[in-house]
Amino acid sequence: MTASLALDALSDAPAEAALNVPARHFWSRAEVEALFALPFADLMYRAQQTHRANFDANAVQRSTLLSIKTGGCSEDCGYCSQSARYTTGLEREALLPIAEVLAAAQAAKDKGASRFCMGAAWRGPKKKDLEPVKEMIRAVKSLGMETCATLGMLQPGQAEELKDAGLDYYNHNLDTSAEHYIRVISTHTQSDRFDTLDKVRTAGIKVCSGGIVGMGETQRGRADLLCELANMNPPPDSVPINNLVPMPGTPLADAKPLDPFEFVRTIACARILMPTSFVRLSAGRQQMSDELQALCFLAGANSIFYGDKLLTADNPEASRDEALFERLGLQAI
Ligand code: SAM
Ligand code: DTB
Ligand code: SF4
Repeated sequence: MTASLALDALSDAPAEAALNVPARHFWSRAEVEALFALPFADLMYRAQQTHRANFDANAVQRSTLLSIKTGGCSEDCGYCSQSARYTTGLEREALLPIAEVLAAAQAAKDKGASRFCMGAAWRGPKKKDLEPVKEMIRAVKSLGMETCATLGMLQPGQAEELKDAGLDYYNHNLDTSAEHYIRVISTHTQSDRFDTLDKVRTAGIKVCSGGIVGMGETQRGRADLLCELANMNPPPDSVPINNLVPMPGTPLADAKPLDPFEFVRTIACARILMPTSFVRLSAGRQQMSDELQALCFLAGANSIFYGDKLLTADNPEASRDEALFERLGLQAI
């Protein structure tokens, strides 16, 4: 199918809306590739239309991240500073004490974050790990913040336990297309990731799932990743789009950086494909200009990681973000 034919086919999609049926469209790779191929201004215009039909275009959600268990991970994800298989200079640390996590959450709340996301460098939580993490979730929840955790693959019953502790969101990224996945990670499969996402959804926890771009994938690879995310039924509630932060010592340390406009295109396509999901402009902001970030917001990004650290990598200082929000007239939600 040519690009324009693929896009013409989309014009039938709103018919369902007229019947008051929640609009759900199965996205083919050809349709998504056709979106990527649009002239930049046309793609941005469509993304803006979709964004404004579903959200306040001047409102941006802010989540703060904390690495509650850093380094020493058994997995071999080619982008990650925390894999025990690479010499990245990162010290392996034990699980943080609950008081330290609570203090970080309070500080994040004081700076204006609405959600606190706890990340662990695990393949998945062991039985003994889950109790302290549940205590952390209860403690953060008691501050009146939304809670999110990213702990790796879950075993049967663990999602229900996390839900009972008050977990609102679970982050588990597809990371890259199925085809590219096997070039980047060998210790688990993308289908393992889908299994965990199913468990999370079934337990009634909101799903946060996205990926990383700039890992040597093709544009078709980025289209495939977005197709896989958008065709989940339902699509993720929150979709983090990470720009690879090249970590010294990892196999992807010298990956060729993505053209910044291609990053903006990826955000715009995510917005169009997942109209009611929050699209998070995630890792890589520290390396972006304010102008590039503004383009990402125009493309429909409406969430960020807020605070001067991601998990191990730097993120812009809260004061830089405050100034950017002020200059762009953005409101935090
Ligand atoms: N171990 C758990 C897992 O893999 O799901 C949770 C922590 S893991 C570090 C969370 C996510 O961080 C990964 O899925 C990946 O999308 C992102 N990430 C890790 N290293 C990154 C990097 N160097 N640049 C961009 N994103 C990265
Ligand atoms: C997500 O998609 N990005 C965040 C969060 N979910 C856990 C993590 C980004 C990690 C960036 C590299 C680092 O800090 O080590
Ligand atoms: Fe481990 Fe997660 Fe890093 Fe992969 S991305 S090495 S699973 S911490």
